Amino acid sequence: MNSTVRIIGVPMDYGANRRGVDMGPSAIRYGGLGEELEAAGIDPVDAGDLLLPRAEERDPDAGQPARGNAKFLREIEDVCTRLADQVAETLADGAFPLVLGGDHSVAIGSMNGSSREGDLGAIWFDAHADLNTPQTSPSGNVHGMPLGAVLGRDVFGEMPWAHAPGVSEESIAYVGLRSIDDRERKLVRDSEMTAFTMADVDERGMTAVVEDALAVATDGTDGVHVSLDLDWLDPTAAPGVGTPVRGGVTYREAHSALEAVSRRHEEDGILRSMDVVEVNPILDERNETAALAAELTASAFGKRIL
Ligand code: Z70
Ligand code: MN
Ligand code: MN
Ligand code: MN
Repeated sequence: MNSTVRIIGVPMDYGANRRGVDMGPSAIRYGGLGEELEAAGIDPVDAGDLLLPRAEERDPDAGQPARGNAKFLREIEDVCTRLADQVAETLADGAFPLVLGGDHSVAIGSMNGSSREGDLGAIWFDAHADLNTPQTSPSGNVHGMPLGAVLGRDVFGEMPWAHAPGVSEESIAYVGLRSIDDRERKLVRDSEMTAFTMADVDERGMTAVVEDALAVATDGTDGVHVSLDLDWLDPTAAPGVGTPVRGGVTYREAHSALEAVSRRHEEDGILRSMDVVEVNPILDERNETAALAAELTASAFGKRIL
């Protein structure tokens, strides 16, 4: 592991349907991220948070595309453009970018910045497929669209801040899917992505599934982005998320998944960037979801029980 990790906070909730995830970066830090990373033998450097205008001061419809629905798209473009530059700069400095969301639309910025270093695979730990576009979205919430964006689908193909040409479908693997929109189901099925659902986790066990996901994300790429949406976990383990979905990953499965990532990274240094998103402290119980986000991050960076 690159032993210098640069923490970049993105207090953004423009892509979500409710306030709260903008407080994620503070809550994850308060939940012990620095100490957890140190326990993993990492030297964390906190770059602070990007500055964002409050959502109440902005018009959600000002940046609507000509077709479809995508709320706060102009604001998300501004934030993701700045984030992509910071991520790319972090990599150029030889450090590892760890992005704290914020809603999942921050991944558009993380992956655009990270893929400037070379072709990028991704592992998407999430209950949701996040493959919508403004044309297919049932909600207009961009946090349901980050993969549609980086893959340049529909109108995102004409938005250079969104489309990341260094990311291709066949190098993306989902782990733990269980909530997919009707239209989105066909998009996932017809795509070249690899989708491991909760049913696959039940059948095969988390470790085997993550090892396969790593094989997909490393094949033909120079690095892997790990995107951890806390709603991947079961709401009993992670209540503080915007969109809780029953039947999720347990505390133990989550740790074993991220430990499998770190084991592979110790072998061949595959990890290039990571984001940790969708923690909503307003809905949390005693900050436990944020603390879990910090713990799981440390597992990805090599923290072990013994
Ligand atoms: C739905 C949509 C979503 C997260 C909800 C939901 C997407 N597919 N993503 N919560 N993190 O509106 O596009
Ligand atoms: Mn998501
Ligand atoms: Mn999700
Ligand atoms: Mn593309």
